Amino acid sequence: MASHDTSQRVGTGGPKPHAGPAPAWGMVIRTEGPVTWVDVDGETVRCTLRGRLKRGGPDAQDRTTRAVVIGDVVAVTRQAADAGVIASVAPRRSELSRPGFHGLVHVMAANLDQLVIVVAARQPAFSPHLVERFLVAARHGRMKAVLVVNKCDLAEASEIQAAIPTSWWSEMPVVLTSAATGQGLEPLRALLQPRVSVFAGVSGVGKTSLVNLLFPRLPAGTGRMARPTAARPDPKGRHTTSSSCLYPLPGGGYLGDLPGIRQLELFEHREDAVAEVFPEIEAAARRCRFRDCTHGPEPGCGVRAAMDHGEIAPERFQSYLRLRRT
Ligand SMILES: Nc1nc2c(ncn2[C@@H]2O[C@H](COP(=O)(O)OP(=O)(O)O)[C@@H](O)[C@H]2O)c(=O)[nH]1
Ligand SMILES: [Mg+2]
Ligand SMILES: [Zn+2]
Repeated sequence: MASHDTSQRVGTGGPKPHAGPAPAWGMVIRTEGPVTWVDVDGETVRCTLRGRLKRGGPDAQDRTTRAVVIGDVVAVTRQAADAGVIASVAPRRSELSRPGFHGLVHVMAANLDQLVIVVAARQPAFSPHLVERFLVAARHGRMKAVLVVNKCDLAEASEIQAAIPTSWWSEMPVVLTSAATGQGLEPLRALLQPRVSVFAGVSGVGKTSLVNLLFPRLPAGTGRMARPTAARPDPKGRHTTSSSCLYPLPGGGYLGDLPGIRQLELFEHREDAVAEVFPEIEAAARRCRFRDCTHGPEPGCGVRAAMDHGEIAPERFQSYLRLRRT
């Protein structure tokens, strides 16, 4: 996808624009409270939302807390050269979300191509469980996942290979990197351009270091995926904690910076989201004699039978059990 050509993404299924001055389609690149900035043919237009969209919540878009998020393709009616009103939002092809208040879904970004899951080979130690949660969030939101194992300079190659469950290699691209030695930076850059991506991972794995090395010309703070906190406020005193941004990458694509990404670590998976990630296990579980089979010692377990026949890899089953336990 070209960075400034959003027209091709609109398709024919978008909402009908309102009558009046012809609206232009653009992509939301920044939200801060009620203010939304839209890239319309390379120009940044500061927008407000038309009444129905302003309320957010269930009236605006089914069960979500915000009607318009970064990555949304929207129809903008210009009121001035650099100001406009968002009249409608095109259907989304992906949504990165986490549970919000009152049973609502908090959508953080729309139309992302991929969630880039960053872990460290060491310091901090690597949690397969957290990676699987991110994987579920990506699949559930209909985007791809990429796994970056950073700090490869700190561990032996054999040790790193052993730590990565074999099934992951077929489930997503895996890139071994080091911000210290430069290992893997070019393959990672090739995966990011020209796509729309967001980095996710716990603090200290090297997200900022990687972004700064890959794209040194992005605006200062872009790689600062951890947001300023009350204890460590933005040096200029600006209130930035509530803003979400998509930064255009040289060579096409965007990189997202989302304040809510940390809470994605607490993503509460839904049963059907787990099923999406382990379709072969869910299919076999339908053959279990007991509906609430734990796939342990029960007689007539379809999952254990499938494992005996080599249809389910044991390490996939272990991942599945780890996710089910939470
Ligand atoms: N040895 C080594 N240290 C790294 C690497 N990447 C980042 N670091 C260090 O790890 C610490 C955390 O990095 P940072 O980029 O702030 O992580 P973030 O919290 O994920 O953004 C910093 O001290 C970095 O210098 C790496 O590939 N190898
Ligand atoms: Mg950081
Ligand atoms: Zn069973």
